[in-house]
Amino acid sequence: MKIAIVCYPTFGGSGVVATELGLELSKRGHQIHFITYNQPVRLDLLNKNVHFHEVNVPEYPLFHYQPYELALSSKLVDMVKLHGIEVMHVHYAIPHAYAAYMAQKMLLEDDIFVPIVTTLHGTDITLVGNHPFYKPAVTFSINKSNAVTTVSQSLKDDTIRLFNIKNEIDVVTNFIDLHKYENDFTDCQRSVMANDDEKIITHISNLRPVKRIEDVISIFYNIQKEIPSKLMMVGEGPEREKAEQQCFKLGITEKVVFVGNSNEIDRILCFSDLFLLPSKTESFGLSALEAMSSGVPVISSNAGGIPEVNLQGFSGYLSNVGAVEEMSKNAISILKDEATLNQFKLNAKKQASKFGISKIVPQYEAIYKKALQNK
Ligand code: GMT
Repeated sequence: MKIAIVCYPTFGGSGVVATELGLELSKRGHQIHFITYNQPVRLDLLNKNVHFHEVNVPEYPLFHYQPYELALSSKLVDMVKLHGIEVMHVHYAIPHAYAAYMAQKMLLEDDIFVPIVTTLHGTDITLVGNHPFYKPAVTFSINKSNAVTTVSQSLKDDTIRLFNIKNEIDVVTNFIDLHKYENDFTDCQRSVMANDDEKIITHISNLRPVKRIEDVISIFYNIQKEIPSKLMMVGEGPEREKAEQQCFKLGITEKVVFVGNSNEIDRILCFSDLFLLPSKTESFGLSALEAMSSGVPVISSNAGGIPEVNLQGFSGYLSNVGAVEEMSKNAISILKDEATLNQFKLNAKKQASKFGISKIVPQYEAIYKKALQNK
């Protein structure tokens, strides 16, 4: 099949899922056309089945806001005609599903039907999409898609609760390429980051308020009082400065490393002992799954779809949002001795293996085929 994948090209989970999906589909012989405003960050492997088409939005002084969705719709129309694209798979409703609908209508003028598959990722439903400014357009785009998927059952429930949905929604969970995260917990150059007697705790996100970065620092503060440890803060975002100040006030600056955005997530996770994800909302928690694939247990909140990923007392522990003391105690209980830690590491890997890419990608292929019959 010839498939257009529209996504955000940044470090966010939706862009990562879209990119990994496209790459896997290309390995299975499909022609994949990524259409977005920059080359996606994880798309470092262009091959004969993978193409990237950049959406340019020319600056024009009349426009206070540059019309990205207009440029995207036009690009989709042009690329469909040029490359014979058969399916448009858009990740994140805003503005991608809306732009795809316009493209579909324009193409129909020329008797070309290309179905839209919309994958909802989380904040496009729970935070931004639900805003009254966007809600009618998001509802419309979801209802006009030829197939709609969510990345967890929890997000499906939220979508149905928050919007007037007339379309069917399939749950196709986030996934992981398990081979990418194979390691034996020894060959990771952990000595670069910490002393032998120190545990490495990691948090990876876009450091936005929804991730409750203050809780991450507070949990680590409690952990390091009991267990020699370091905290790796990976990612960039608006909460970073506040978090650095919090570390300074708590006197733990020396023990916390702010890494910024990284393309070496697998290496960082390889030497991590514990992952923290105390988010306020989380449709799935791809970063937790990535951690677990590397054999890193997860201390998380029980928000949204996280309980579908992290198993209580097995791959880690879950607590109510904001329950910092309980999260700290649970973290210490995992780290307190090597036998317990190693058991949790093995469990985390086992739990992650349920989300192998080879189980998930055929589900998308089946959805594309069904959408094509949906004329
Ligand atoms: O978590 C973020 O802020 C990034 C965001 C995104 O839109 O890229 O992630 C969302 O999509 C991921 C991939 O499907 C999910 O694993 C994340 O849980 C989800 N984030 C939220 O729901 C907050």
